[in-house]
Amino acid sequence: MSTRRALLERDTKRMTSRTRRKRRRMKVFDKISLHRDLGPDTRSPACPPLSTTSVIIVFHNEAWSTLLRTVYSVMYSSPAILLKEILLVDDASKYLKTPLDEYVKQFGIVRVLRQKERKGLINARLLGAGEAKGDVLTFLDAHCECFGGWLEPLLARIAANFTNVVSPDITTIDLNTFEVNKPSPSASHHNRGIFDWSLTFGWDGLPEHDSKKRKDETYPITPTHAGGLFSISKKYFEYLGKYDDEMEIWGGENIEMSFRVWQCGGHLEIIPCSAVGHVFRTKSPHTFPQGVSVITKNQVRLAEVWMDEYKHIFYRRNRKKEFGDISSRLNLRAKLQCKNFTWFLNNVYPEMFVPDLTPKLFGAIKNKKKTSCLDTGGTDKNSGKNIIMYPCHGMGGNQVILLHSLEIV
Ligand code: LR7
Ligand code: MN
Repeated sequence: MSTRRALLERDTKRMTSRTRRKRRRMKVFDKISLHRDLGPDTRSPACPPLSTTSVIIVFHNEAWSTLLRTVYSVMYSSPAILLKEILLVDDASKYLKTPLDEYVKQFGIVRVLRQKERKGLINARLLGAGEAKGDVLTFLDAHCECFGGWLEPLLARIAANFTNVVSPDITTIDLNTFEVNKPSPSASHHNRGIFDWSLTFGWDGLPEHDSKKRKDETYPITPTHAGGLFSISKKYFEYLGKYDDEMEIWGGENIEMSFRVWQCGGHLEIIPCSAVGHVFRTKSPHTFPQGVSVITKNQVRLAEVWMDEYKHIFYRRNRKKEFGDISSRLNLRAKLQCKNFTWFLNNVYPEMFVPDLTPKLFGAIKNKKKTSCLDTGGTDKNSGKNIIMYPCHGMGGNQVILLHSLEIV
């Protein structure tokens, strides 16, 4: 054996015995599995664990890129441990079929569900909720983008109390440029959701008492939610009666859920630490197969179930429509022993202007020729609304004037 070879063998022997010794002396941290399980959560009850969520995105004929940007945004801004799945529910779109199914396969956690026929966003959400495996349902419109850290504050409020139904602060994604408006760092700019007596959703600044409270309390309550972007415990969603499945296409379900949550013991909140962008459209892009009167039908159903005698204020402004059978919703209200609408107005939205429930007279005030009517739809730079004369339309709305008293003051 050559000296060279002998030396090589000796070195190899030394090496292996050294490796063996090294392994025996291996540091404890190297011996532990790279993905060990820490077992059950044993933190203080003051730190409740966050539940997993299914993000449910319903869509009808949305743009491919906008829809997928919503999906990517959810995936990139949500911790994997909390994001159970993303369910895309197609409300009978004309396109977005096989190519979408094929595209989302790569993600594993995205599933496409389909309604056979166009029923609207309410039934599409019900389909998604029925299939969801997460403990919390998080609904988003199909044209949203989430800011970092949007999800945890929503889930934390539900972990603190499962009857909290929570929405993010919603910022605007410009319809024309798709520029995203950043959330305002100043707390005083936050809005809450309200409604008017035509049962239309709107935004309003926080009232004085709430703004003060917000200095140390960051969880303002809101009388209503916009309806498209919110999280709710799946069990609580089911307990509260999900949605009214007789509501069709679009509209009304946001106000209905808002009244129901409050009147049946829950809390509706907008969480300023959570921000999501949404493309606000100036006019509805949707077709309404049975006409836009389905919106009124949805509103009448909610007025009949939740608003008691206050529904007449709505009917003075909006003509009542055929609204179908509401017995199962009335049974739900009775079963859950929900509070009445007076309670809601007094406790949740005391700032709401409530017109006289029994006015002396009401109707249109016309000029002599009966062509022009007093109309409250005028806008004024300073006061917002203004009374004007406008061609009589006979539809109620802004031309309903109430006479409260016959006394002359
Ligand atoms: O027939 C339809 N089927 C659907 O699947 C009509 C709509 N959709 C889908 C649609 O593709 C979208 O993803 O449903 C979602 C909501 O429809 P939009 O985006 O046309 O509604 P919107 O943003 O104009 O209106 C708000 O009010 C609606 C009343 O029914 C819903 O509650 C929307 O979710 C809600 N959007 C928001 O809350 C986002 C914030 C905007 C505000 C205010
Ligand atoms: Mn929308």
